[in-house]
This record gives sequence, C-alpha cells and structure tokens, in this order.
Amino acid sequence: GTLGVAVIGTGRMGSDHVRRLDRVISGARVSAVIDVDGERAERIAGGVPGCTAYTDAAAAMDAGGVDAVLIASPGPAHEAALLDAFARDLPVLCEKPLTPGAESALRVMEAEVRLGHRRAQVGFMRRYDTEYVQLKALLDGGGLGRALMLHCRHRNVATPPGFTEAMMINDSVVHEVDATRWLLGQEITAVSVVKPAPSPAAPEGLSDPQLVLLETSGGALADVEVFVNCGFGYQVQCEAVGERGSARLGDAHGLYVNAAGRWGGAIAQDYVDRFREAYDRELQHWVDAARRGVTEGPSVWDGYAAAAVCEAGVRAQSSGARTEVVLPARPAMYT
Ligand code: NAD
Ligand code: ISE
Repeated sequence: GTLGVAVIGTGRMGSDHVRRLDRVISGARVSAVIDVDGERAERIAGGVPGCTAYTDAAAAMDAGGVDAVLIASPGPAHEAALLDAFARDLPVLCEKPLTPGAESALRVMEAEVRLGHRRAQVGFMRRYDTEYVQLKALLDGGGLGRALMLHCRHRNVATPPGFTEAMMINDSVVHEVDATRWLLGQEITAVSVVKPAPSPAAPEGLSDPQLVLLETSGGALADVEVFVNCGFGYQVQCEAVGERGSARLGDAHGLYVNAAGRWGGAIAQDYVDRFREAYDRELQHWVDAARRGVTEGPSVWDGYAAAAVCEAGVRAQSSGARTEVVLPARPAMYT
C-alpha cells in the first residue's frame, strides 16, 4: 500500500518536502507532521488530507499510520529523531547533515549497526542531480583519466537569522564534502580553511566568503569557495580536472536569452528552485526502496564520514591550521 510518512520539522525544507510527498511523489502520503512550533504544524497539516499535526515526534510515530519518517528539523535535532525511528525500525530519510559533529554521528551509526541493517538514507540530494550524475559517470568511465582536482563554488543569496560560521561548514560545505567523496570514491584526509577580508554584506560574526581545501586519500584536491551572502543568486558549480580533460557543471540552467543588446539567463535564487528535480528523484527513490523494505542511497556511514570531515573543518576555521581527519574502519554493513 501507500507509505505513510511522518515529516519532522515543517520549516523551509520540511514544508517543501510535504508538498512534494503530497503532490509529486507516487506511492506515499503525509500522515503526520511534527514541529515544536505547534501552530506551524497545524497550518501545514491543514493543507494535506488525512494528515495529523503533532509537537512530539515519538507520539506521532506511535499513533499508527506512520510507516516511515522524513527528518527536516535543524541539524542539532536529528540525532534524537533518528534514534526514535531506529527504536521502531522505521525507514528514515534524514536531511543533511546527519548530525553536526562526529561524536553524535558515531552514536547514530552505532545504533544503526546494532539494528543490523540499513534504515536511514541521508539527504545528500546532489547525488540525484542530472549533471552530478553525468559527471560521476564520466569520471567512473575514465573519460577524464584520473581526477586531479575539483574546483567548487557554493553561493547562497543570504543567510537566515542564526546562521553561524560553523554552519558554513556543517550545513553548506557538507554538500561538497559528500560530493567529493562520492565523485572520486575516496575519503577526505585533511581540511584547511583560509578567509579573505569579509564582504561587507556578511552579517556580524560571519567571515564570509571562505576558501576550504579538502585533501583526499587518492592524492586529489578539492577547493571550495563558500559564499553564503553573495546577494546575487544561488549557485552550485563544480569543475573536475583530470589527467586528460576537464568537465564543469552548474553553469547554466534553463533559457538562454538574447534581448535588449545583452545575452544571458536567470540565476536561481534558492535551493528549492536549483535542486527541485534532484529532491523529486531523491524522495521517489527513498519511497520506492522503503516500499520494497530496503534502504539505499547515501548511507549513515556517508553521513558520519562527512560529519568527521566537517568537524575537522570547523576546527581549521578557527585555528587556521591544516587539520587531519581520522576515520575508524568502515563497518561491514556499509560496504
Ligand atoms: P527551518 O529553520 O526553516 O525549519 C526547521 C523547522 O523545524 C522549524 O519549523 C522548527 O520549528 C522545527 N523544529 C526545530 N526543532 C525541532 C524538533 N526538535 N522537532 C521538530 N521540529 C523542530 O530549517 P530548514 O532550512 O528547513 O532546514 C531543515 C533541515 O533541512 C536542516 O537539516 C537543513 O540542513 C536541511 N536543508 C537541506 C537543504 C538541501 O539542500 N538538502 C536545504 C535547506 C535545508
Ligand atoms: C542549506 O541547509 C542547504 O542544504 C543548501 O543546499 C545550502 O546551499 C545552504 O548553504 C544550506 O544552508
């Protein structure tokens, strides 16, 4: 039958996923929404037939009609929700980051390993973006030879209130951390961060932009410009440079216009627009797998490895020093 999904957190991302599950995805329905802001939960539930609002996730999971859980609360709330879902052996799609911090991510991984099977997919949606998938196939097929470098740009129009410097790594660069691990099939071994004189548009306490350098186990380098108050648009770009060629994604989306003596097109203004189709594919894949009783896609190991890299990145951000990443052996369940 259809998969009854409880969506935890009904903010910008959660409310978009509720709309997506309700109107775009087949085989699923939103049976519950949970938000610590009860009025918000009621308002979102009101727009979806058969959906009940809760302020407590465990109560929603126990109420019946919930077959799976989508976590879209802020990162610090993910661990508790994941453990609640694992305790009931429910399939989970957890928005990135798995958790902010390696220790909490390790606790989550240990809990899933105790279950003995995968139950959570992490929301690294770039793995479902058409151009990323094409770049991965090109690299895997040897079309560029061995990858030497990735040049990445990650720009947001502006940060929401409360966005901290650590979140530039844990919430934003975490996407490049996962994309680098996935595209190259290598782990990240060290992180360095350097900062130019900040843009005057940066809010108090945020040194924006920053340049993050990732070193990989195969000897490749990925540089990431993270600029979260650029003002002009939402841009995610990546150029892979290999022994025999290069390939670049994220340059243009949609219509190319010649008018009034100028050429060009529009720049997306947010992730909901830029990655709309990737989120659609990500959720459909998760729902289809859950209905077959399996969990696929980016794993808790991927979420944990990314959290360990990000923790080193946050340390590098304040110390200015190149910071090595130490990972334990990957549990057999994730190979
Ligand atoms: P948001 O602040 O807009 O919304 C978060 C919502 O969660 C709020 O309504 C808040 O009241 C609620 N909430 C807070 N603590 C809660 C708890 N313990 N239980 C239930 N609800 C709780 O945040 P957002 O921008 O929507 O981000 C949510 C998550 O989605 C984060 O993990 C973020 O990193 C992720 N995200 C992913 C992408 C992506 O591109 N994949 C984009 C944006 C956000
Ligand atoms: C946000 O949480 C996301 O995941 C977006 O994809 C990213 O661009 C943004 O920087 C994050 O804050």
